[in-house]
Amino acid sequence: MTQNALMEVPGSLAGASRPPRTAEVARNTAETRIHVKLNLDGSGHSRLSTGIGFFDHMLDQIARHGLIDLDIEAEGDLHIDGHHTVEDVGITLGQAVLKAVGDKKGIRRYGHAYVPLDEALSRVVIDLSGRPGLTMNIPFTSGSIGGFDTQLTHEFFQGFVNHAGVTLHIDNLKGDNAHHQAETVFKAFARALRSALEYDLRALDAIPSTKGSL
Ligand SMILES: [Mn+2]
Repeated sequence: MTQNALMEVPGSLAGASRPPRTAEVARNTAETRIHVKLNLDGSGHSRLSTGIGFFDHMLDQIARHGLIDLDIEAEGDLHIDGHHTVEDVGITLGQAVLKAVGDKKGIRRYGHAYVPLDEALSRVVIDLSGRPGLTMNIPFTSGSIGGFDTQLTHEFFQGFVNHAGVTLHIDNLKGDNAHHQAETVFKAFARALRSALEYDLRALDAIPSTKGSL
């Protein structure tokens, strides 16, 4: 391959010679039993079963727009409410992402996305920093969406951030419909994560930190 031809390889394909970044994590407690299997270099196929329909719909956005193959099976204490199930899926997904991403060599590290859906607009910015941090501002216009308690959005992302070791800034900038607000947040999260995970053609052998590790 000539140097010019190499320069034309998009960043997302630059890691094509590397093995796909995959992980499988099981997490069982007295409150929930969660199994997550993922491929960060997938094509967006998902099999999701949490017992909470709207939550499955949001996890599907992560798979589809993150181009992550994602299997999640969760059996939680839904007779109480969705809290433990949603939080523990966030924790287990975070553990799986951390495991799959490895030493972060050659990746972009930072990612951001704006995603609209009709009247709603959200922005998500992510840094695969190794340090957990969540700033979230979603002025939900409803307390629940199809039986999903909108407060659990925070529990999901806090669980994810704590265990994936990422810095995450989530802002819903506009929105009247709560389903739209949530969907734009999850889609923007997926797009931002995808960008951060993509390989940087100009720095394929570098860990993107002056510390030399992330
Ligand atoms: Mn929808």
